[in-house]
Parts: sequence; C-alpha cells; structure tokens
Amino acid sequence: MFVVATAGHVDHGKSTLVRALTGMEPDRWAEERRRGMTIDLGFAWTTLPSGATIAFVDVPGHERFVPNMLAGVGPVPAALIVVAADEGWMPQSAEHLAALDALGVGYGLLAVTRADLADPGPATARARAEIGATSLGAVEAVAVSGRTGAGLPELRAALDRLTARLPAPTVEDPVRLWVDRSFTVRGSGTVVTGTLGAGRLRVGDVLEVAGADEPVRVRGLHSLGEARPEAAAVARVAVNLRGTPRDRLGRGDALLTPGRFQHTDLVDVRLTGDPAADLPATLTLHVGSAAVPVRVRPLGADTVRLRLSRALPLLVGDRALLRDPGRHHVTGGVRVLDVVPPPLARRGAAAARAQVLAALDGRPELAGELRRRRLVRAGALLRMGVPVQAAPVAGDWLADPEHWRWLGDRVSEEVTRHAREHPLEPGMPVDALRQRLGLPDRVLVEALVRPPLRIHAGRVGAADADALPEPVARAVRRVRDEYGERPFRAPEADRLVDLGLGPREIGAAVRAGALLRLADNVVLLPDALDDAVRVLAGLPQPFTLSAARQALDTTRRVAVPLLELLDRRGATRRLPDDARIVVT
Ligand SMILES: Nc1nc2c(ncn2[C@@H]2O[C@H](COP(=O)(O)OP(=O)(O)OP(=O)(O)O)[C@@H](O)[C@H]2O)c(=O)[nH]1
Ligand SMILES: [Mg+2]
Repeated sequence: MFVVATAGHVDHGKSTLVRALTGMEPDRWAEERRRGMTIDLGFAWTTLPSGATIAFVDVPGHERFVPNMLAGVGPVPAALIVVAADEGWMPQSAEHLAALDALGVGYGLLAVTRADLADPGPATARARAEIGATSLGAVEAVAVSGRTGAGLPELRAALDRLTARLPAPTVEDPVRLWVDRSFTVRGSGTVVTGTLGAGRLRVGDVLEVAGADEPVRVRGLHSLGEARPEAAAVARVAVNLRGTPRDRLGRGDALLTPGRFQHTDLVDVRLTGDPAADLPATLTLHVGSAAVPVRVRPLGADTVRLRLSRALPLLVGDRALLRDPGRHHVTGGVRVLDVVPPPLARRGAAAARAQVLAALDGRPELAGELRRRRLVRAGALLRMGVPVQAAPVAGDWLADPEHWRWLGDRVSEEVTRHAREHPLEPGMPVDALRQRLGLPDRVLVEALVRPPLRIHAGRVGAADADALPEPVARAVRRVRDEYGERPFRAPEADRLVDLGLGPREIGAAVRAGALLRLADNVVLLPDALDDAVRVLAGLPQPFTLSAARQALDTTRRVAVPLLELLDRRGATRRLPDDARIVVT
C-alpha cells in the first residue's frame, strides 16, 4: 500500500478529487458536508491501474485548520498538491508547500483542479515553479476536473508513476505509529488510527505509549476497512487496544515498539531552509501527528535547543517543523541532532555546544556518540536511534575506546594512591574507586580492573595484597610461635600491645585471614576453630562450658566467645540447660 497526503488551499478541490478517485467520502463529519469544507483529516483508498493500493490522507485547506493538516502530512512520505486553475497559487498553497518542504517530503505530484473553469496553464506554471524550489523538486503536473472527470485517467497513471518511485518501506524498523484519530467501537473498546511509516504491527503485539507507564496490547488490526492479523509499512492502520481507556490516547500520541524510542522534552536541532535570524522565543513543534509548544534557545548559526512542553518519542535524524501559529507562518524545518543533549550550566557551555552541533548532520553514528558521551548503555543508544554494532565493555555499557583506556590508567593510579594512604587496608573498596572515577555502575569498575590488580572481597588491590604489611606479618608470626602449642590461649591485651597489634593491625590481619577475632582484643590463630571442634567432639555429649574450657585448656575469656562463634556457625548447638553438643 502507498499513502499520499493531499495539500493545497481551501476550496481548491482536494476532497472532490479524492472522492472522484476513490468513490469514498473523505469528509467524515456532517458539519464538513454541510459547510462544504474539510475541517479534519479524511481517509479514502482505491486501486491504481497497476494494481497497487493507494490510500489518501485528505487534509483541510482552511488556514484555521493548518494544525490538522500538519498532523496528517507529518507521517506521510508523499503529497498530492492541489491547485485550482481558476484561483491559482494562494496563501495556504504556499503554507502547505512550506510545510512539506520543512518536513523534507521528497515525492509529490501536482493536480491542477477545476480545469473546466479556467485555463490550467498559468496556475500550473506558477505552482511548478514554487514546488520546484523545495524538497519536492520537479513534479509531474496533471490538469483535472472533479466535475467532468477529465484528466482523471492521466492522474491515476501519474499516481502509479509516483508510487513506483517511492523508496521501499523499512518493515524491520521499530514501529512509531503517530495517532491521528482515536475513538471507541462498541464491544471492542479503544481504536486508534494512523499512518504506519515503518515497521510491522501484529495482533498480540505489546506496545509502549509515549508518556504512559503501562504497555498496551494490540487486540485487533484493521487496514482499509478489513480485519488483518498483521500490517506492514507503509499502511493506514486502525489498532484496537485491549483495556486502554479512550481518553488515554489521542492525536499526537504514538504507539511504539518498546525500548526503541527516547521520550524527550529537550532536543538540539538544526534548522533547515533559511531560518530567520531572530526566531521567536516560543513556537510550535510539529512532528508526526503531534504539535507541542516549544521554547527556543539559539545555540549556533543554524542550531537551537528546543524545550518541549511535553515529552515526545524522538530519534536522532527525525524531521520536524516549527511554526508560528500567531503569524500563520512555517518558520522552518528541523532536523534532530541530539535527543539527550547535555545541560548547559557552565559559562561558555552554549558556545562549546554550538561547536559540537556544527559537526553533526543528524545521521546517527555510533563512534561519534561514544566520543561525545564516553560511556553509555546500549539500550540508551538504541532509544536515540543510534545503531549499536559494538561489543559492550561491561554489562550493557559501551565506551569510547580512548576514554576506556584513560579510565584503565586512572584505576591503577587511584589504587596505588589508596595503598599509599591506607597501608593497612588490603586494597581500595570497589565502591570508593567507582566514586573516585565518577562511574555510574560497579560493573564498569570490575571490568576496568586488570592484572596485576584484582578484586578480592570487595576491594581492588595488587594480586599479592593478601600479603600483610611487614610489621603485622611479623607480629602474627610471633603469635604463632608463642601460642602454636596452646592454640586456645589468646594473648592478653597488654601482650597484644607489646606485639604491636593495635585494633587497625588486628583488623588487617583478620581481613587477610591471618588471625581470628573472637571479641575485642581476643584473637586466635585461624585454625583454632577446626581444632576446637575436634577437641569438643571427643567430650561426652552434651558438655558444659566448664568442661569445654578444661578440655581446650583455656580461660572463660576465650571459651565463652569461642563457643558462641561455634554456635553461630552451626558447629555446636546450645541446649536449653546451657549445655552444648557438637553437631555432626
Ligand atoms: N467546477 C468544478 N468545481 C469543482 C472542482 N473540484 C471541486 N470543485 C468545487 O469546489 C468546491 C470545493 O471543493 P472541495 O473538494 O471541497 O475543496 P477542498 O480543497 O477539499 O476544500 P477544503 O477541504 O475546505 O480545503 C466544491 O464546491 C466543489 O464542488 C472541479 O474540478 N470543477
Ligand atoms: Mg476538503
């Protein structure tokens, strides 16, 4: 299917032509038929001589309804421009053409209508000249009469030639269906319609709705009035949504492939066409079927930052247009350069940003995004419309290679510095290192740690960091010499002081597994636990604290916390009468 939007001044015969081509009534509302004027978008379709199906989005020409017109043409790749032979080029001929140009529409056809009323020559010449200067370029022109039917076969043939030139739709792309209508069907619930410009929709699909937390499920699909299990771009589609209240969705909303679009209210864009030097501070941004007021902040010669009054699902490279609704003026086109731009807080940040933007063209490119963002999640890039063909450095993080190397160097520097400042610690806590490097995720630190560094027990240190600082190691050796024969006799507090084992040194030795701490100032050699269980297992069960103390040849100072530790580890169990048994 092909979809073509009409364009042209009020009363120039757009709806009459669509009616003559399709036999369908594009003016859906009684008020439109009564007033003989299109107010809102109309939809009709037919089969061309080639057999191809063509659907029309018929737009209103009246200047008051330009926003409706823009909602119709926004998602459509081709236009049928209608000019009346008897009236010629008029203000909304120009405004509609400016809109098509701003959106970069590249395919079109000129129909000079009401050719039964006047010589179509002058209107044709003027219109072709105007159109030729836009993104549409040279277009075929056909003179027709909606009243007599003259020229209609030629127009049908020209439409076939036009549609044959349209680029093949990208059906594998994610779906962004801009809603142009929503209504309720009794027994089915909410239905939304739109022009599917890319991708594929299937019954049962789960889709994201911009601005809503809950996903929606496609309950049914219609295209050209028929129920279908699936619809592929380009197509006019009506989507029945399960369990979605009608007021949740309306024109300007979008149904999205989940995880593929960034909802953003801040974008940096390039202005296309010749933007005025003094842009108004507020304008309306039209993209897809949406229209939102924006605040404009100039950055470079042709680049601006837009603050949207409502977040929209936008991608790098999107085309949109800015319009001044008060002055009825299409200010110009917009190409989105960045959908997650950095804040401009520092002095001079705007000028620096202008320089960055000057080098961007709206073509999403991975290497450049990585260079600018340094570290970014694959999912975030995908939502910006940037293809992700590089391997992550950790988790789903991608990194600019140069930045990643620099971070690797920083890791060794920081760990060395930490070791110097905290000689008794067995390395730098991973999270402290993460904060020092300003990294958003611990997996990045883990990926940056390379031999001879390693992560052990939540700290980054040299692989031989288990080796205790020499004074502590010496003290531990002396404990071993003095107490190796009486492993359950803990050194007294003053003996620990003599040995140079203060709380910090004991902490270091305990972390390194060289000492076992039972309580403050009560330490044993680490093998004491297993030995104790062996001795206690040799006692008649259950045994008392006193029996344990004697068997272990130790004091209450050691026996009480030792048995409590064994209880906690499940090696012994304390009975209600305070006796214990060894658990086997
Ligand atoms: N004689 C003659 N009258 C025509 C022709 N095409 C349209 N008309 C008349 O022109 C008037 C406007 O036609 P529409 O088709 O409603 O024009 P439109 O462009 O859809 O107008 P809007 O939707 O309001 O912008 C109607 O009265 C039509 O009957 C034609 O080819 N010849
Ligand atoms: Mg009309």
